[in-house]
Amino acid sequence: MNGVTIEVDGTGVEVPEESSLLTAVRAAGIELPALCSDDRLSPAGSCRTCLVRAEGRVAAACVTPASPGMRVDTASDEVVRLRRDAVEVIVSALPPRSLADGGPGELAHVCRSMGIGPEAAQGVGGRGGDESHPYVHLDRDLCIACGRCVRMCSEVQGTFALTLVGRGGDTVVAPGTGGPWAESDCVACGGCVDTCPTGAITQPGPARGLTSAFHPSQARTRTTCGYCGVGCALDVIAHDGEVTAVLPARDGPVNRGHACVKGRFSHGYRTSPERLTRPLLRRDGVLEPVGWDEAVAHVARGLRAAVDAGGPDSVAAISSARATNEENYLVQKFMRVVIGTNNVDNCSRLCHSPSAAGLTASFGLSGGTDTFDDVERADCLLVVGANPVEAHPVVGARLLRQVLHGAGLVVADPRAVGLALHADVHLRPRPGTNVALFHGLAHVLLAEGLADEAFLRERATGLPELTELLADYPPDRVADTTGVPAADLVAAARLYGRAERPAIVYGLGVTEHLHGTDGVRSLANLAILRGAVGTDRGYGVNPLRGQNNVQGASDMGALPDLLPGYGKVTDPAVRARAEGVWGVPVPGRPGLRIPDMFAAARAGDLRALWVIGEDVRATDPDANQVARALETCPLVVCNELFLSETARHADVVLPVASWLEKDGTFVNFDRRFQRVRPAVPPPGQTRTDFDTLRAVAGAMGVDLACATPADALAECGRLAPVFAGLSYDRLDREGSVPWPCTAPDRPGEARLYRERFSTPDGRAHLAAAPYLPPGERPDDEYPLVLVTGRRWAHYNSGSMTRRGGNLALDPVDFLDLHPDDAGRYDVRDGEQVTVESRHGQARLIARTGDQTAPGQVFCSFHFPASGVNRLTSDVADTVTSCPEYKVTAVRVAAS
Ligand SMILES: Nc1nc2c(c(=O)[nH]1)N[C@H]1C(S)=C(S)[C@@H](COP(=O)(O)OP(=O)(O)OC[C@H]3O[C@@H](n4cnc5c(=O)[nH]c(N)nc54)[C@H](O)[C@@H]3O)O[C@H]1N2
Ligand SMILES: Nc1nc2c(c(=O)[nH]1)N[C@H]1C(S)=C(S)[C@@H](COP(=O)(O)OP(=O)(O)OC[C@H]3O[C@@H](n4cnc5c(=O)[nH]c(N)nc54)[C@H](O)[C@@H]3O)O[C@H]1N2
Ligand SMILES: [Mo]
Repeated sequence: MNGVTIEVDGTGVEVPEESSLLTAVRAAGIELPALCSDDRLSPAGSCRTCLVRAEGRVAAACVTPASPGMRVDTASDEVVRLRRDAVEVIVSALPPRSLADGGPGELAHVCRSMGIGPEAAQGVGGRGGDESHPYVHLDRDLCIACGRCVRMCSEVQGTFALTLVGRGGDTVVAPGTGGPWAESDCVACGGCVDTCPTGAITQPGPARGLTSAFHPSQARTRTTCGYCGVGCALDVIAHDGEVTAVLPARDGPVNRGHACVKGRFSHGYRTSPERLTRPLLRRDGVLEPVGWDEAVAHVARGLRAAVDAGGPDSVAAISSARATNEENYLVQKFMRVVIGTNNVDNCSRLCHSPSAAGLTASFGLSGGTDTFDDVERADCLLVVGANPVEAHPVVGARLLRQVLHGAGLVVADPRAVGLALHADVHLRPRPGTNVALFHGLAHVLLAEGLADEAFLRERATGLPELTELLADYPPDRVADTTGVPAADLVAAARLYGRAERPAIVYGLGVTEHLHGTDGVRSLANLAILRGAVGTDRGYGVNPLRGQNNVQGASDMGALPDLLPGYGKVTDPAVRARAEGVWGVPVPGRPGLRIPDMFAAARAGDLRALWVIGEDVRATDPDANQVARALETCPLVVCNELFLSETARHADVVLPVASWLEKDGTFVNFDRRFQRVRPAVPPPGQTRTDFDTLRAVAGAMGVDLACATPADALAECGRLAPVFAGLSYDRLDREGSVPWPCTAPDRPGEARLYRERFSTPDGRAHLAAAPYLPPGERPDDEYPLVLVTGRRWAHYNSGSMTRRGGNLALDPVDFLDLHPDDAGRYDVRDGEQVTVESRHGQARLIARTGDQTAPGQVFCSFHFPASGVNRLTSDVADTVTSCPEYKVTAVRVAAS
């Protein structure tokens, strides 16, 4: 440690440079109150409760730097009295109830430790509260104006929703917009709740007063969030089998004491009366509850009959990126070992399959190139087709923080998304024109001598072909194709090109296109041209993977062409390795991808489909055609939490446990394995996906082995060298381990390609793919381009977030459109509209604003009843079949 040694009450203590005296005193094991301080925040030095005597002078420890050799006294009568006075002054303004029940909060704890009793609280109160918000309540009488909530909201979350209002003793926190909390800019990350030392800002209900620092004597379970791919470490507090609170873990490797509305608060779905708790079987057209034995026997018989009638390839499974690695491992093992087919896929198909294909082709492995921590070293961020402020809020907050600390920011998104408001340059390409945009940027890098020639010579291939192609992409021509002004393009290329440590972060705006894989590869070109990947000069190229475990579902081989660890099923050596572990032959022909499964079903070639945790009827594109496929398929089995659109039409529905109720691991977007642990028991008769697979295999006469999830991970490690070093023991010890991790005694590789790329020739491959237009294009009949994507309060099909408080935060399914278009098509703000495409119809509520550009409209797909995916087409990425969700030609009319 590069440290500073100081003396605290006569004892030496060493702390890192730039530490405060508060850190040093605490490192010495001495407790000091510090009511305006939180180690996630910059110090304020306003409450005077951490007074010490340093080098003879009284000082607030939280704002005084520890300098070498300093002598600090914390224990003399004088400073003890000063601190006590400071706390007493604060407490005296509070009403007696602030300390009456000895609450679990920080202030109560401080008072207890100082022997200050409830009688010290003599305020009259009467300042009222705000209970308008479902998750965040304010009791103004308990506010001590320490400002921690305000700083949490600005410094950590980056939302700037809160402020202190009033004067002197009447100062109190309030939403910056005036008005009630529920109408403020608050995005319910829970940061203010988690830092408030007095219980002035709390989560309503039994969690009142619990924070990540103060949850004494409560049973808690460390787990990993089951919503998006960020992989926030959470501590779940439970009581009597119910979740009381979910608190962000301070030592979470990605979230570091932060979380978002979903992980923090959206667990109400668990106890929804609509939660499935018994298996259902369709009889005479109606789904009826049955026992597990009957349901399992029915599934086993049905699968066997399908294989007998049509062969193994007439059965397919869609595995869940919401489920654990071990469950995904078992799904693909079940299909390959019990059924004998490679017909298994997961929602990565709909999402980042172009990333997997593109990054593998460019660099060698299927995942982001670096650890997200390196973003904190980046001096320029290029955020492309991603809206992390809404879809990955904890990452969005960390990116924004980096920008507020001075990093340059280029945002490429047709919409004015949250980060765009802070961008140096906001590029607004027409949807579907990324490849031209990226080539335009690359053109400028080469033209202006911003490429890293030594890197290109020593570590890359493909420069001549790319250089030749880029001659056709000068800024003015790219401006015509993309709609991005040439000057903006040049400015963006210079920012990225001149940065010392540039970072690329991207999302579905790159992948969900007809040429999504080309998009990923031409984006990767930029990092290669700059030598900003596989070196210490940047944060490479990193997709913000979507689902909690979409990286893992693919890692585990729930893919039609790849076995666990990405060995090709067509490679005899790879198959032989799996056969050695499984003891049966592994089929060598790649299986069906999700859209091909539906096509096969419509053609009568698919006789059974097991859908595990994906609401395909709501979230796959061209939903009318998906419905037709499922109606034609003789047996549809669905593992679900709720009667989703898919479950509603299934033949058998198996009720399953959710992430809060089961054991396993997830892999997050920066390739970290992290543990998932049951915090509460699964409700009713629900079982884990893991158990349902073992049970059906058993009923078909096959022992899948892997008695526990830990066994499944161990078995996977024997099959796939990149996971060989992982085990539950190790994860329990180390918290998180990235892959590749090839041996128990070797660390995982968070940063890839430092010596060589993992391509066959060890080099990064530049791609020279020309720009080709999107599959759907507007015309006179369908004049608008519909882009679909995410909103902050809901999650995908919305099955979990529409059941609970999030619905109050975002109750309406909006179609965003520009006021010009509203005028042109005679649609008024707030009015119901019918949206029509060449494929189907949806109903939404119009919302006008300039977040979307003229000629474009935007909506989510979080409310299946609106029918948004009846609009989207079957156009898909030419390489991976990822749907073109981001471009659909539509027309809009008031309805
Ligand atoms: N709150 C919430 N969070 C989520 C989810 C959720 O449903 N809700 N879902 C999770 C999942 S599964 C995923 S995959 C991730 C997705 O996370 P993101 O990829 O961030 O999500 P999207 O909103 O689908 O798309 C990102 C952006 O792409 C832009 N875009 C569209 N077309 C183009 C184009 O041609 N070029 C460029 N440059 N940009 C374009 C859109 O305007 C949009 O802002 O989020 C995860 N997190
Ligand atoms: N128009 C449009 N459509 C899109 C997209 C888009 O951008 N635009 N994005 C696409 C993308 S990126 C994705 S990833 C998909 C997501 O689409 P889905 O995967 O269908 O969406 P989810 O709502 O995340 O989860 C599906 C179901 O899993 C259930 N579930 C949750 N946990 C578990 C579990 O542990 N086990 C089981 N068996 N079930 C569980 C939930 O109740 C839910 O009904 O949507 C795609 N659809
Ligand atoms: Mo996704």
